[in-house]
Amino acid sequence: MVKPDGVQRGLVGEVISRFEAKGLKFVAAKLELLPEERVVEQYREHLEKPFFPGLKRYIMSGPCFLMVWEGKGAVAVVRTMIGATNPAEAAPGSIRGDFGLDIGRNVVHASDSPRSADREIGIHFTPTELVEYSKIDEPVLYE
Ligand code: IDP
Ligand code: MG
Repeated sequence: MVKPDGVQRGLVGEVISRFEAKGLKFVAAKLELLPEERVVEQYREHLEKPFFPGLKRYIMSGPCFLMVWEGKGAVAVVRTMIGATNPAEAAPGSIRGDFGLDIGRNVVHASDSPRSADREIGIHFTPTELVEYSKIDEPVLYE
């Protein structure tokens, strides 16, 4: 998900380009102002954290661009590509490392395990929004 700061800064295309170039398969996407219930559900592990009220205001401050991507090891690959939570410490070459400065404005979200990916996809997408198709580069992308 590109967070509201990333959307406002015009980074949606950059984020999509990186995942496409990596070889991941684009399965779903939409631009949305997230309702409070879905923000709370997505970040339920952080409800009691001191930063949660600010996090909720940030995520609801403008539209988010939500995506589903598939591919071999996609969850771990995407976590590596987005970089550490704090952009000031994220590796150069990662999305947060290249485009952020502040932990409270870190440009993107990504699920941290296949289980949380399933859970978060269920919060934000209906089954009919997930597009099933085969991609012609698969025979050259995978051994
Ligand atoms: P992650 O996004 O890398 O998985 P989490 O620890 O799950 O990081 O935190 C979720 C989100 O909460 C972060 O991406 C960031 O937007 C926000 N956040 C985490 N820690 C802080 C903090 O110390 N101050 C402000 N916001 C924070
Ligand atoms: Mg997290």
